[in-house]
Amino acid sequence: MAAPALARCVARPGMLPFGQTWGRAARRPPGPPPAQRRAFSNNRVLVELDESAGVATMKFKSPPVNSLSLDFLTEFCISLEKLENDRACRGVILTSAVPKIFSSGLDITEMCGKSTEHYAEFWRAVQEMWLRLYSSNMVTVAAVNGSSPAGGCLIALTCDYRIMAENPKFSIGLNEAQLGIVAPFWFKDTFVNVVGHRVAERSLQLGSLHSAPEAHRIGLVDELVPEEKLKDRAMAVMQQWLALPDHARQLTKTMMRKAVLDRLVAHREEDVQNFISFISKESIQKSLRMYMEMLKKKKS
Ligand code: CO8
Repeated sequence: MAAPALARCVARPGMLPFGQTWGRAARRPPGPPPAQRRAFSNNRVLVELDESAGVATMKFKSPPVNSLSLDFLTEFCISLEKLENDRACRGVILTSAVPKIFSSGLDITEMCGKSTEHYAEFWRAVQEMWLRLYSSNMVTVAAVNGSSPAGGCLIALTCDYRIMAENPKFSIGLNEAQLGIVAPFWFKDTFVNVVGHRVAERSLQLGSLHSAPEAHRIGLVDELVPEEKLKDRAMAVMQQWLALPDHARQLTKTMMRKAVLDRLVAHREEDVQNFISFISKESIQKSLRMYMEMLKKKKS
């Protein structure tokens, strides 16, 4: 388990300072040109960096469903931090290496029958993932190549741009209410910032999972493309965003997102305690257990 590394991640303030420079990939020190492509991988996340384009692709590879376990979140944060600190990288495309699933959201087993200390550690890791991604200096594009409920949808919403495979069997949304739980305020804020208040209110209350075409219609995703074109389209969008000077884009992003980020940073510990007291309730534990049983029954 990479807990010490996460502790290092968490020790830094949630909101990363925005860079003073732009065109990082273009401002290399003199000397022989570095390798054009680099890859690093840990158990759950694979990262490939195309240095000539200044773009990394981060692939989730935690079968069967890329659930966001503590280990996954830890590896995600470490990978993102590495890219954030890499002058060769200006943008990251998030996608899945698991067929038909982008991410099934938070790992429900991390929220069932565990200790208070475990819930606190897990929730801090969920916060950290969101804080780092929402405040990233890099251009972030979600290439949603499968279903993406709850925490999976949050990852997509947290990016700058979302492209989804146009398969109507794939669904996306914040379906927490269907599990008998409530999306935290910062999930809600992120959702509102993408789809607007009315759509978010209805979708959150109903715990809706939207098919890909519906997700596009309500603005939850920016565009749909055939699955085989998703990768190329994500790269084309990335190049369009990277054509702008980094500093102007980054400062604009800060301006748009700062209030929502600051709100969690200011109430981070309170949010952890709220999560613990909510998730520890026997009625909530019962709902989660029943939901897991329902998932297993659906299979048989
Ligand atoms: N966590 C843990 N295990 C999961 C999860 C999950 N989120 N999702 C699926 N699994 C497990 C299944 O139980 C199953 O396990 P097993 O093989 O042991 O039976 C295995 O993964 C495969 O699942 P399926 O057979 O269902 O796979 P399918 O390909 O048929 O379907 C889906 C994939 C569509 C992703 C489906 O599994 C599904 O709908 N999963 C549930 C998704 C969901 O509702 N996630 C919500 C999580 S909660 C969250 O993210 C935000 C919580 C905020 C907390 C706020 C509290 C205050």
